[in-house]
This record gives sequence, C-alpha cells and structure tokens, in this order.
Amino acid sequence: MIRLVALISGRGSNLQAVMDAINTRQLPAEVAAVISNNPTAAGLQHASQAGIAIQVVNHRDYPDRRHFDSALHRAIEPFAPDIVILAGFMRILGADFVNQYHGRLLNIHPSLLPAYRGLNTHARVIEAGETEHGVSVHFVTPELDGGPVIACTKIRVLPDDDPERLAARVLTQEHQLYPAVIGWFAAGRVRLHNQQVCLDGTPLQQPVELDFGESSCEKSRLY
Ligand code: NHR
Ligand code: GAR
Repeated sequence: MIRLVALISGRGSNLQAVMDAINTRQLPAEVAAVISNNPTAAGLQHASQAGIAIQVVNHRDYPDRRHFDSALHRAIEPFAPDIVILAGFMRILGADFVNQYHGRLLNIHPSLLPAYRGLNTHARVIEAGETEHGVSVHFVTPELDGGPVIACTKIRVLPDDDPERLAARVLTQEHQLYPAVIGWFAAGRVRLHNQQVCLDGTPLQQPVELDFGESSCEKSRLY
C-alpha cells in the first residue's frame, strides 16, 4: 500500500477518480493528504468529506516562489508520501522542490506531450487544426511539462469541437489514465532510472499508449 499526497488547485475531478479507484479496490494506495495552493479549491471539500487530511498553502501568502515551494515541502513532509501527484495543480514548481521528489512526483497534462506544454492546450490544439489530441502522465522534472512521459491516451478531435467539448472528452480519459499509471507505480512496475522511464524493468522507447475506448466499459481490463 503506497502513501500518496495530492496537490490540487481546483475542481479535483482527477483526485476524485483516484479516490474512487482506491475505494473500489482497483488501486492499492492511501491518500495521506490533499494540499492546495487555492483555499477555495472544490477538491478540498471532497477530500475532507472523505475523511482525508487537507491543507492550504496559499501562494499569495509568500513573497516569492522559493518561499512558497519550501512551505509546500514543509506541508508535505509530515505525511511521508511514497508518491506526490499533481492533479490539476496550477503553480510552476522550482527545481529545488522538484529534485526533492525525484522519481516520486507525477503530473497529468492534457496534451500529447511533448506537444502543447503549458496552459490552454485544448484551444491551441483546435486552433492549430490538429486531428488528434489526448492526455499524458509524466514524471515531473524542473523543465515544465518536459519530464519523461510514462503513458498517454489519444482521442480524435472532431470537426465541430470547441475547447470545452474537447476538454470534457479528454477529462474522461484522464480519469482512467491517472489511476492506471498510479497503479503501476504502486505495484513497483514503473520507475525513473537515469531520466528514463522503466516499466517492468525495461526502459520505454516511447510512452505506453492506453486505449480505454471513448465510452469506457473495458476499464477494469487495463489495471
Ligand atoms: N513544475 C515543474 N517544475 N515541472 C512541471 O512539469 C510542472 C510543474 C508545475 C506544474 C503542471 C502543468 C500542467 O500540467 C505542472 C508541471 C501550471 C502552469 C503555469 O503556467 C503551467 C503548467 C502546469 C501548471 N502556472 C502559472 C504560474 O505562474 C499560474 C497559472 C494560474 O495560476 O492559473 O505558476 O499544465
Ligand atoms: C485537468 O484537465 C488537468 O489535466 C489539467 O487541469 C484539469 C484539472 O481538473 N491540468 C493542468 O492544466 C495543469 N496545469 P481537475 O481539477 O478536475 O482534476
């Protein structure tokens, strides 16, 4: 059973998907704490209702990013996590923070990395006329959205998509992909070795592409 700390900034639907996978025994993990930089993040309420420890480290209370990062680190440490997951976490983290969690810090990003790093990915994907989009789970390194990618899920961009519709379809993929990849970590199947992702002891030449279908009834097969 791994201990997990989740960092969120908003709605927390990815966190909810992880908690659901834990509750249905598909994911052998325990959420030790949920920490948000945003005191009004809805995800804090959900976690608290589930009996999980919550903390706020508001970036506005700190003079600069270094002080925020170290306060975040001090908030996380008492929970002694095996893994820290970013789940819609919206603050860029400095190298000192990131390096303290080398190989234990994951992010889910709504694009097919290395394409479309950063924010507003759905609108940029549509604007560029892409036909394919998706979501990636990667180890976090100091380079923003630049860490080694573990797995991705692809979806098609439809001719009449707008950013909201596209984001909603990507989100249903996120809710399946993140628990699956965290499950690999919990099982000791995935690790970071010399900046390369190893799955079952073999370095990945490219991210694992998972296919949950656009509906999702074959979900359990993939854990
Ligand atoms: N930190 C590092 N060092 N490396 C990564 O790969 C990170 C990271 C922090 C967050 C998530 C990322 C995403 O999935 C993430 C990956 C925030 C921004 C951003 O520009 C960009 C990417 C991500 C998260 N944040 C603004 C900032 O100034 C604030 C934006 C806001 O508050 O709305 O920090 O997309
Ligand atoms: C998700 O789509 C996640 O991939 C994205 O924000 C959403 C958070 O939703 N993350 C980022 O863009 C990080 N910069 P959630 O709060 O409901 O999980």
